[in-house]
Amino acid sequence: MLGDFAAMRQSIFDGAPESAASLAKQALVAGVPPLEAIDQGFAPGMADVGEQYAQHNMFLPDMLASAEAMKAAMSVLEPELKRHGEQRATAGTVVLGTTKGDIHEIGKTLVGTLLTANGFKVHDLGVDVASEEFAAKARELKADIVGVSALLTTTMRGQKAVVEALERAGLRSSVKVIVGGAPVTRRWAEEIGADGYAKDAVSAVTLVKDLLEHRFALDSR
Ligand code: B12
Repeated sequence: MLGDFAAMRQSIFDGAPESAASLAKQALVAGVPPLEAIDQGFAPGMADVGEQYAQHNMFLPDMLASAEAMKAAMSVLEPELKRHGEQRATAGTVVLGTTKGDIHEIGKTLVGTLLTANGFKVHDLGVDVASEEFAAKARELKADIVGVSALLTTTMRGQKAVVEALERAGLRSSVKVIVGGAPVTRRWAEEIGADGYAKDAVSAVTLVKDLLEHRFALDSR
């Protein structure tokens, strides 16, 4: 069936990687845009899992199985998403990672994939990344943007630590910091002195474009 979003959602909820990967392949063959398969099929499955976990109807092993299923689907869809960006000139360099103590990687990786698809050069530091590591990589690559993901209320503070590490490294004026992750809000971003917040990967791309356009406009005055 063309874009069986309900089955995609269910495959994540069930923690079934084979079925998730095969539904992702079928979607591509049927001409479903990969982002649509993620947004309408697979990602809502992750949200269901989060809700059930919060209500104690699902437990950590279930959440882990669902994450594996999500990764299986993403490994089919990501190359398709990225392909568009590779032919383009680099629109800017982004250093990306998840804060210290936090191992949630799916959302951060999706943000990186969509930025790559839009012509940005993305260096993904992975998960559980120390604030100094963000600063060191930003210096090394002369990054335009540093993106920091946090999925836990306890690791959100790590985003503030990255802003501070960039300040200490004397890089704060040349690098824009963006933050995101389920518990993160625009208000939190303002509070910690970040330059921007985006609620999902699509708006992260718009945010990065806006921040860089604004900067180049100021630079050329
Ligand atoms: C999958 C999952 C896991 C997996 C992660 C596997 C992996 N490889 O990533 C595992 C099982 C390991 C896990 C572990 C834990 N988890 Co967990 N997990 C989730 C779950 C169900 C889904 C997260 C996800 O992948 N979502 C799908 C992606 C696509 O969405 P996303 O991450 O939100 O990302 C999007 C946006 O937020 C945004 N974004 C994300 N990052 C960034 C960065 C930037 C710069 C920008 C601009 C935007 C942006 O764009 C993304 C794409 O659209 C959430 C529930 C939820 N609703 O979030 C709980 C959840 C985050 N986990 C939770 C908890 C409690 C834990 C544990 C502490 C459980 C435990 N007792 O051990 C551990 C912590 C481990 C650790 N130290 O990090 C809680 C957090 C509660 C809180 N407020 O602090 C949640 C909310 C579940 C719940 N309802 O209770 N988890």
